[in-house]
Amino acid sequence: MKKRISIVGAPMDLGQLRRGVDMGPSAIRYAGVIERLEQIGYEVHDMGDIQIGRPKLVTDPKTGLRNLEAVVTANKKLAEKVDNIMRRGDFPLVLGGDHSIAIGTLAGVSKYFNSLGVIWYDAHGDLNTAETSPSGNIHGMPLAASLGLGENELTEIGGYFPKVKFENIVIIGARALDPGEKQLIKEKGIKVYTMHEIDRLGMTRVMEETISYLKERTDGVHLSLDLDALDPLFAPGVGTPVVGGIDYRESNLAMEMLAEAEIITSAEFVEVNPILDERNKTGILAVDLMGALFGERLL
Ligand code: 4U7
Ligand code: MN
Ligand code: MN
Ligand code: MN
Repeated sequence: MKKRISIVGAPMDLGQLRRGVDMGPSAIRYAGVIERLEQIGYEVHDMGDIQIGRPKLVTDPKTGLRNLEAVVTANKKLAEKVDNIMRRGDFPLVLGGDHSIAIGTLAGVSKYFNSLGVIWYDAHGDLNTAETSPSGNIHGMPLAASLGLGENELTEIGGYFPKVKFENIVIIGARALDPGEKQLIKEKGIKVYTMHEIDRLGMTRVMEETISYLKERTDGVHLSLDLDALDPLFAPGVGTPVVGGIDYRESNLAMEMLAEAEIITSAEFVEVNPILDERNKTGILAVDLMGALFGERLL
C-alpha cells in the first residue's frame, strides 16, 4: 500500500432519514484515526470535510427519491477531492456520512484503473433504484448507481459511467436484500457472500476466494465498508442495523487478510451514527478495522 494516506470527511446525512450520521467523520477522528495510522508508519494528511450545507429536505413526487439534488451536489464535490488525492498518488480514505457518498468516492477513483474491483462490506446490497427502492433513500442505491443503474444525475457523476462492472464486485455480509436487489443479483450473477456463506465457509475462505477472484480480473480494489455489516452488538451506532451480522473478530481477520494481499487502493468507512452509538463504540470499531486494513500487527 502507498505510504501517504489522505483523509476526507463526507458528513452526509441526506441519503437517509436518521439525523446524526453527519457526525460520523468527527466520531472517527475522535477515536484517533490519524494517530493510529501514523503509528503504523503512514504519513497522514487530513483534508477536512466537504461542505454539505443544510438544504431543505425534499422528496420527488414522481420518483419518490429523497434529496436527489443535494446528494448529487455533495457527491460531485467529493469526487473532485478524491480525484485530487489520486492524482497526487496518495491513498484516499473517506469517512462517512451515509453510504450515498460511495457514488462520489467511486467517481473519483475509478478512472485511474482499467478494471476497478469493489468489495461492498454491508448488511445490505445498496443495489436499489427509484423503481425498486422501498424507501426512496439514496444510501440504498450507491452500488446500483456506480454500476450505471438508476437516475442519470447519480450515474453520471464525474462525467463517465459505469464506475464498476458487475463481475468486478463482491458483496460480503448481506442479510437484508430487497426483492428487486435479489432479482438483479441473480440476473447479473453478482458475487455475494451472504451471512449464510460466511457461516458455512468461514471468513478465512470467504476472503481467500474474494482476494483471488479480484486479483484475477482487477487492477485496483476499492473497499466500501458499511459498519452495519457488523452485528449491532459490535456496531450499535448505525442507522439501519440488522441482527445476525459479522462479528468483530471476523471483520478484523478480513481486514488483515486484505492488508496481507495488498490489493486495496482506496477505502471508505460509512454509516457511523454517533447519536445512536454507545460511547463511540462504532467509531472506535471503525478505527480498529482501519488499523487492521493498513497493516497493524498484533505482535
Ligand atoms: B445502507 C433499504 F429498504 N434496502 O433501500 C433501502 F431495507 O447504506 C435499506 O446499506 C438500505 O445502510 C440501507 O432503503 C442502506 C431498505
Ligand atoms: Mn448497510
Ligand atoms: Mn450500505
Ligand atoms: Mn445503514
